[in-house]
Amino acid sequence: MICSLRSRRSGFTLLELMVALIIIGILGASFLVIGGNVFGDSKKTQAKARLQTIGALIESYRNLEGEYPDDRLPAALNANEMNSQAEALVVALFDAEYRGERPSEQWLINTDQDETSRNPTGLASRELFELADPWDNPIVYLDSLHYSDRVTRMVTAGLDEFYEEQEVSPGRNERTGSFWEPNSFQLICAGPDGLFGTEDDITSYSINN
Ligand SMILES: [Ca+2]
Ligand SMILES: [Ca+2]
Repeated sequence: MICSLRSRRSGFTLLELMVALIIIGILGASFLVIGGNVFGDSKKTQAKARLQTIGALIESYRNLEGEYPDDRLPAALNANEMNSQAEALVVALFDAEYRGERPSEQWLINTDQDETSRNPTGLASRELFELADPWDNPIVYLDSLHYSDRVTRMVTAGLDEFYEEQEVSPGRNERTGSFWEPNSFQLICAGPDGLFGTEDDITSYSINN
């Protein structure tokens, strides 16, 4: 009787153990999926908030300076044609003479790793920085004055620092064919996939429209 109880008990424990392992496995996988989604969603929320903050700083720049920051770098600074529009925004907002509010220096990145012979800003560096999205890609800034310019706008961006050179164009309303924000500016973030021009892009005009 004792023997039979023992063997039944040990068999039940083994079954319990297996069930428990399976449940732990399923729960673990669910947490990974849910956790990944929550993490990804929180980055999207961060990206939207960052675009709104930068957008407000650009409006504040216009109130102080009378015009939006130029999205073209001075020729002397535009060494490699990469990230130019994003860099031009940083040069304007971090100009040593500018008295308005600036973005957080923690958002500065330099995905094309360029620098200039003279310091273009009040920052303690000759690097030509861009403002980063939460995936560490440049946030592209486009001034409406130059949406129609026949220029190729190139950005160094990707995922996990595997960067590639990508072309970016001003966003258009697919229904009307006209540019979004025709009298102000566009901010464009490549989104979770690190690619510009795909569905997951987060833009100042998609937030506002
Ligand atoms: Ca740069
Ligand atoms: Ca994208």
